[in-house]
Amino acid sequence: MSKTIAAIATPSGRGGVGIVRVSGPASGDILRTLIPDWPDDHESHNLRLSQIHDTDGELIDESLAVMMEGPKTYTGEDVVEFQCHGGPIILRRVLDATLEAGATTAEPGEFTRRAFLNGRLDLTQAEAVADLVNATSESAHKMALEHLQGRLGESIEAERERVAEALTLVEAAIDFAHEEHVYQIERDEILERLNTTIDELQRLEDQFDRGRRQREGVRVVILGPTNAGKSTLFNALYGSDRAIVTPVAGTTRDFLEEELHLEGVALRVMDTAGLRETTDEVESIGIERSRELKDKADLALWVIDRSEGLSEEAREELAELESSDTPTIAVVNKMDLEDNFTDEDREFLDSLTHVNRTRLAGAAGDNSDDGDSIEAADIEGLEELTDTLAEIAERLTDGEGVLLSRARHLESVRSAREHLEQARRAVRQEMDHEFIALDLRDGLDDLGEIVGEVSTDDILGRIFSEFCVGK
Ligand SMILES: Nc1nc2c(ncn2[C@@H]2O[C@H](COP(=O)(O)OP(=O)(O)OP(=O)(O)O)[C@@H](O)[C@H]2O)c(=O)[nH]1
Ligand SMILES: [Mg+2]
Repeated sequence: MSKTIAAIATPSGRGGVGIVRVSGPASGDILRTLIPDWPDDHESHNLRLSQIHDTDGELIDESLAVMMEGPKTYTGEDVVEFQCHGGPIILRRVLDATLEAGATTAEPGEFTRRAFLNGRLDLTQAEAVADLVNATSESAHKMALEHLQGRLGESIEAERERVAEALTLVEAAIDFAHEEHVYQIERDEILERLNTTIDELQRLEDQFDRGRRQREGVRVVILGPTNAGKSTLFNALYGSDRAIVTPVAGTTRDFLEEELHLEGVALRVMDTAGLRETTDEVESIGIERSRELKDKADLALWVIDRSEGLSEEAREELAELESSDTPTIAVVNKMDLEDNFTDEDREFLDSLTHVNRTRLAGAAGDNSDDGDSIEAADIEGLEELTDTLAEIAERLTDGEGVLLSRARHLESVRSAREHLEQARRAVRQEMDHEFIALDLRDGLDDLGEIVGEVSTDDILGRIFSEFCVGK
C-alpha cells in the first residue's frame, strides 16, 4: 500500500471550513510542497496556521494544516489535513495541488478501508463509520456509536475465542489418536463451550430485527380498503400533502415512502394502494405491492372508513394481522361521518389490541366542494395515534445487549450457529474428531467474516462502496 490518496472530506458547496485529507507515505512530502515553510520540528498532530500554495508557488489559501504521523491516525498511515476556508474553488485547487504533488484520488471509503486493513478498526467498526455518517435518527446514531466503540466486534471475538478453545481441545484429541494411545475427548468441556456460544448466536439472531429497525427505521405500512383515508393519514403523519388524496377509490397506485421521527426512532411510513378486487391493470399491480409490503411490515396501520363499516374481507385481513407477529393498529377514520358499523363489527373491533379513532379531513356532513377556499379540516385523534405508534415503535427497537445491524452479520451468525450445532451433534454422537474439527473451523470462519478476520475483496467492495469519498 504505497499509494498516497487525497480527497475533499467535507460536503460539496460552501461552508465555514472545508477539509482536504491526504493519507499515505508521501503525505509529509505533499505537505511540504504545498506549505514550503512547514518547520521540520513542528510537532505531529498539532495544527499550524499556514499559507497553502499550488505547485507553481501561487497562494491558494491561508488556513490551518496538520500533519499526523502514523500509526496513531485514522488510517494508521501518515495523514495530512488542510482545513481550508470552505469554498469550492479553494478545495478544488488544494486537492489538485495534492494530486500534482504525487497523491492519487481516493475511492469512496478508501480512508476507512485503509484503517481496516491497517488494523485500526475491525469490519463492524468500519461499517459503523458509514452508519454513523448516515444515521438520521437517535436510535441509529446510538447503535452506530456502540458498534464503532467495538461492542459488536468484541462480543463476536469472545465467541470466536470460545470456539477456538473447543477446537484446541478437539485437536489435542486428534494428535493423541495418531500416537495410537487410548484417547478421551474432553466431551463436557467442549459441549459447555459450544452450548454457550450457540445460545449467544441464537440470541443475536432472534434480536436481529431490532437492530435492523434501529439502523434502518421501523417499517410502518398503511393498509386498508380503498378510499378509507390511507393517503390522508400518510399526509397527516408526515405533516404535508405528499400523497394525492381524492374521493375517487383507487387513487393511490404505487406506494410512497417517507421517513418520520418519533421519540428518537425513525419510522419508514409507507402509503399503499387500497386492497380491493379490481380489473384495472395498474391498480392491481399496486395492490399486489401492498400485499408484499404487508408481509414485510414491522407495524401495520389498518385504516377503516366507519361510514362504510367493515367488509368481510377487511375483517379477515385484520384478524390475520392481529394473530401475526406484526403489531397492528386499527385506525377507525371518518369519525365525523355516520357510524355504519354493525354490532358484529363493533364486537370485532373491541377484540383488537390497538384501536385508534380519527377524523383526518372533511367537515361533518359536508363532502361537497363549494368553490370556497379549502378550510383546514379539524384533525382529531392524530396525537393519540402517534402516541400509540411511538410506544410500539420503541418496543420494536429496544433490545437487550449488543445487536446485529446488517443482513451480512445475520447470515454469518446463522451459518456459524449451524456449523456449531453440527459439531455439537458430532460430539454427542462421538463421531470422528476430524469431523468435529472441520465444523468448528467453518464456524470460526463464519464468525471471522463478521469482524473481517476472514474477508474477501467481494465483501470489502460491497461494504466500502457505501461510503462517501473522503471518509
Ligand atoms: N369526512 C371525512 N373524509 C375523510 C376523512 N379522511 C379522509 N377523508 C376523505 O376520504 C377520501 C379518500 O381519502 P384518501 O386519503 O385518498 O383515501 P385512500 O385510502 O388513500 O384511498 P385510495 O388511495 O384510493 O385507496 C378523500 O376525499 C378524503 O378527503 C375523514 O376523517 N372524514
Ligand atoms: Mg391513497
